Amino acid sequence: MKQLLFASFFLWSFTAPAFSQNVVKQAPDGFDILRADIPHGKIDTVSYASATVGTQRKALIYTPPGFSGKKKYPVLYLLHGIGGDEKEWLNGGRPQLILDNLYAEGKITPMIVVLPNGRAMKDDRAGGDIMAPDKVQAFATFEKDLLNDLIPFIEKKYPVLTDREHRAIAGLSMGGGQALNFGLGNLDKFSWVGGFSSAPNTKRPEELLPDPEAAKNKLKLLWISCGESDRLITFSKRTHDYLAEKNVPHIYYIEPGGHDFKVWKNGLYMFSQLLFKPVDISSFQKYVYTENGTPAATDTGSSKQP
Ligand code: FER
Repeated sequence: MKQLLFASFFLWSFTAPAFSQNVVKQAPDGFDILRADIPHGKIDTVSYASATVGTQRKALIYTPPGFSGKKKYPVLYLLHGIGGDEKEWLNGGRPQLILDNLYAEGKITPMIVVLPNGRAMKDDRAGGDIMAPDKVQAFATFEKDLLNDLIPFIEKKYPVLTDREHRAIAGLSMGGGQALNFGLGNLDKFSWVGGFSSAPNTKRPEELLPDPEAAKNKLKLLWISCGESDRLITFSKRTHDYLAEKNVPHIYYIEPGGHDFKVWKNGLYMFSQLLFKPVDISSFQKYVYTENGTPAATDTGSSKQP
């Protein structure tokens, strides 16, 4: 009997780590600093024909260090905010440095990151009155451009995996609202969805996710994060409250900060490490901010998601 107990414990000690995922911690100092001693990914600008808008539209593409045309990669579509365009993440968030550094530490699954222009209209620059109704509407129109024009273009031009399990969408603010709206509205296309500081364009929960059971079955990861001093936090909280009520597994991560790139860069840092890997939903409740990062998976976590 003793031997049997010992044997089962011995086996468990090997298999348990495969099922229990450590929580990803808050970004450490230096996570976004250029390191000369490591390989770097590459950024290209592409132009695709948009039948939705009737123009050629631009997007930036980050291919990872060691990128090979002989492999096939999952794809993250990473969306900007109301004051930006396809270059906003690059200029404000330096995602290529965050990702390069994560690759150097072996912390992420190789993926292609597409940085589109989410304002789907003829003049898609962020000039003039960025809150003008036609410009705000263009952020909703982008759903068609993304699904019908950009994704097919990427799948033709790059070596990518084309099933829903290998496609993620995330964004900041207006882009966070878009990621939630488009991701949850197209569960046949996306399994990984992240909203950082999502804006008022986020659909009301009942419209966003009328069928919570479908989301439970199909989503691999639903991530919602926000700075605690962000006046838009009500939109993240409203979504989180509904998901909690309907028992839809998700990560709700509130951290110090406002409506700015410090929060969004940390969102990318944490969210990207979870992508395209086995997911342990029991770790989701451990995503509670502490000064020293987040509690480790071995911590049973006293603060459960409400
Ligand atoms: C609003 C407040 C903020 C709004 C959009 C935003 C469309 C978006 C902010 C951002 O993208 O940073 O009332 O309405």
